[in-house]
Amino acid sequence: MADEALVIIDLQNDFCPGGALAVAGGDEIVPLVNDLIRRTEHVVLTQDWHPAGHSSFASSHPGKQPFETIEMPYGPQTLWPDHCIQGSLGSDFHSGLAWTRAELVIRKGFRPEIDSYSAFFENDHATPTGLAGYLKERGIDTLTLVGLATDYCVAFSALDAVKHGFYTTVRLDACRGINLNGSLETMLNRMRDAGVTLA
Ligand code: VGL
Ligand code: ZN
Repeated sequence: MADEALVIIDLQNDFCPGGALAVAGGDEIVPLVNDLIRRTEHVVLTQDWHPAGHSSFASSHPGKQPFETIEMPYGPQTLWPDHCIQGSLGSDFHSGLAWTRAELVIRKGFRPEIDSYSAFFENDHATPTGLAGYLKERGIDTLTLVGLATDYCVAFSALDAVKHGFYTTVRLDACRGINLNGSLETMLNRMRDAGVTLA
């Protein structure tokens, strides 16, 4: 029997309507995610967790606006509104999320000079978060990913999960996307091509 984990990506106030980087319908997935929590043995949460003045914030780059792209030492980086600042209300999980059974909360994006979309690697695609080691050490080989946003943190997490050899499913009905310059279609194709099961 495969050991399975549900990985819930960034279901935080700032990605829900009313939040700093609101994803349309982000809060709609909460009941379905709660159902999946009830039905899955192992539950892991990720939490986007930025220090104030983080380098992914447009406000840290004079003259730049949110959703513009800049070149960072590790490649292109989309600039975002200030969001998920460590300890802020916006960084809290959605109040309806039944997170108590979560066995691990993995925080990411806490290094000031580098963003982290993936639950497994920072955006340099080289600095690990430790999640792969944790899951492997616990004998977990099968992952279901849900959460926000489909085309950023969920997609990059799913691509890295496959790279690490996990059997990986993204439940699209329990995700919502940002869709910046066609990013949703691009990332759905990339996930499909990489062998992620889109369900
Ligand atoms: C995310 C942009 C910036 C996400 C996080 O959770 O998809 N997107 N930080
Ligand atoms: Zn972020």
